[in-house]
Amino acid sequence: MTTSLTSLKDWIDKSVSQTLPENIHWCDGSEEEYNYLIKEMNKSGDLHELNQDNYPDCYLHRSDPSDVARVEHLTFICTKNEDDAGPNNNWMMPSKAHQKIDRLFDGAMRGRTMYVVPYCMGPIDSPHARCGVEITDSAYVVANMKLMTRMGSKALKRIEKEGNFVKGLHSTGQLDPNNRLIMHFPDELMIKSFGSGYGGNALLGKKCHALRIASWQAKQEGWLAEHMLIVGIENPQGETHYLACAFPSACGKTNLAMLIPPKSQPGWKVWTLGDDIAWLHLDKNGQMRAINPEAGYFGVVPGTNEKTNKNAFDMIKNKTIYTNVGLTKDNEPWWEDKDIGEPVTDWRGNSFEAPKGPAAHPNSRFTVSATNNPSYSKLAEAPDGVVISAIVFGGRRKTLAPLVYEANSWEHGVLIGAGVASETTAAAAGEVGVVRRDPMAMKPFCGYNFADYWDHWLSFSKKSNNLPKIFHVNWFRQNEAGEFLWPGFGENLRVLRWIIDRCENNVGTNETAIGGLPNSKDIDTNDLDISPEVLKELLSVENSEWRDEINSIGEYLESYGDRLPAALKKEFTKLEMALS
Ligand code: OXD
Ligand code: MN
Repeated sequence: MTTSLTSLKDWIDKSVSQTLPENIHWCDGSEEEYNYLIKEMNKSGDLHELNQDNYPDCYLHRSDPSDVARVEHLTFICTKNEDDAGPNNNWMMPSKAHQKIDRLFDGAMRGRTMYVVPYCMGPIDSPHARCGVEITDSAYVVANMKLMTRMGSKALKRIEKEGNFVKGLHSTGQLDPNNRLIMHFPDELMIKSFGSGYGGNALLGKKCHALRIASWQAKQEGWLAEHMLIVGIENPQGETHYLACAFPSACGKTNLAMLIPPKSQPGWKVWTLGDDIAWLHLDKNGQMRAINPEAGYFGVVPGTNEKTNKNAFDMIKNKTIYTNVGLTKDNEPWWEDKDIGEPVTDWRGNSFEAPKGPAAHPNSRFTVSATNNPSYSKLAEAPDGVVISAIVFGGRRKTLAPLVYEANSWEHGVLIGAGVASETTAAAAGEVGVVRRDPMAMKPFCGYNFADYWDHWLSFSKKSNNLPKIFHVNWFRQNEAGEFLWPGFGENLRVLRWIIDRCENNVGTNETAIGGLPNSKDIDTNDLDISPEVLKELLSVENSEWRDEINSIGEYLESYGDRLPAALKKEFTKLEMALS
């Protein structure tokens, strides 16, 4: 196979001369191709076949133990001007970055197959979708890209018609952490990733393209690329509201997107459109619409069980690639809180008799096509996406942030998003459980200066007066004994119902210095084991604690200097005054 598009052909030729692969395989995205790759990886040991009676078409991949998470400290945005990347990114001059990483690519595919992977992020016929081509020497990456994106001949056809695409060059190299780099060149629509086979570093359609490069493209073109799930909530009358929710990695986006309403909420249904990324644009009526650029899920496995996320639990019983989970004696995958079976082998492949740490890596993952999801929305393939009623920000905070509150305006909502903080998780290499600012849950993913990004967010209120309402939620409040105050999971529907009630103007708010909180009576606690005191605590704002928080947000915003938008400063001053 080859291509009629000269720019693509030239880039492939150049990459071949540089990396010197033994073979070139153009991916067509067919089932035959997927099955062939799986078979080859089973032979080579890249995959381990799981119990096919109970887990048909399921396989386990074990990463190199040094390569189990995104590496933010090795991820760079390479713009000519350092300020364009901003204090939120590691920066390198493009010429230097190319030089540094090209040295690693020289001859890197010797004796290996180069796969050329054309893919489309978004429904193939959507005007809002964008395409890319990933060149990789990892069959595991190709199989994941097949499950996660619209990959193969159809994408190539679109690329040839449009003529432009994001170029992604990837090699696992020797998986040496000292020779690992993830570089983004927004001006060239190019990504170069070397030395890692891990999802977010290697599946270039996902974080690298659909967030870092796309956020920058979106700024030029007037839309938004966000780290958000998209979920449809259908009421008993059959009306559906769509919400887009931004939570940091491993804070429950997949669980919320696939929520099963508890028995106490009869007639409610939940539909998944996406669990990680939303591309948002304004339609001609000024309504904000969302598409999910992805076609599958790369979800965190530990904690998934019949109670926390039955849809996901069922979804990953067939045609799933597991990465870094343990094994039972029956050759079934095992992870912490699976609640069934016992591990005999840990994620490294070692015996679990004398356990050293968990059986599954805390960031172990499943890769699965969205079509496996029992709650997959019919509208997930709609070329124009769905109208978003509410944008919801959130983080993992033990204290301070109430269960839910509403912004007074779009600008106030942007400030709430900019001030999001969350405890770090195992999704990225580094310390876990440290509170850090993670504006709009985009700290690791915004491909340009956050100050310019907030300015871009603020610009939407000049373009439309029909924008979604903005909220903030926190499912993770704890008492002094370290117990969660709110039951979470399916019960979160009660909070989403309040959000929808607010969008429909069905209920009022308790106005506080930080925004509108629910009146206790408006949160349905029917059938819930929660005392009025605990609910009161969840729905309270402690001004003195918030004064400390606002000081810390202020210091953070100041680190963006003169580039910080005046409208954001104004919102900040208003909040400061409300709290004084
Ligand atoms: C992810 C992440 O993999 O956010 O989605 O780390
Ligand atoms: Mn994510």
